[in-house]
Amino acid sequence: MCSNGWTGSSCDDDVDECNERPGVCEDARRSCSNNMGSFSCDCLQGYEEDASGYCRDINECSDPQLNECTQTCLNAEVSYTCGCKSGYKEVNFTHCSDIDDCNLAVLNDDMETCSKVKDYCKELHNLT
Ligand SMILES: [Ca+2]
Ligand SMILES: [Ca+2]
Repeated sequence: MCSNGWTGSSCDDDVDECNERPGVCEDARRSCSNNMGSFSCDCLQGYEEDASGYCRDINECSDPQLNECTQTCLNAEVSYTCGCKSGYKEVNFTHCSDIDDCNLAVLNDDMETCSKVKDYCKELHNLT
């Protein structure tokens, strides 16, 4: 009889718990990693283990180091999404660009002069 996690005639073969006991982690938010003599169940990417041992969604928006959003950030299960403030349009997942209101004919009708004031997105981008 071998100790837990070992098998074979001389008890030096590792038991692959992940393959032999599907669902051994008992939590869909954990993935099983086999190792010699044992195995581990770690929270999937996007989750972190809290004090009571549960895998919880990471709120990437709560920490600027965890997200790459340049303007607004919205936490989502496993992941997060970025958004743009009003007056900006999305360039890609993380970046926004200023909508140049001066180019919009509708403004030119009732404004004599128009000049771009600030481009927050560009400023933020330059900081990185
Ligand atoms: Ca093992
Ligand atoms: Ca999240």
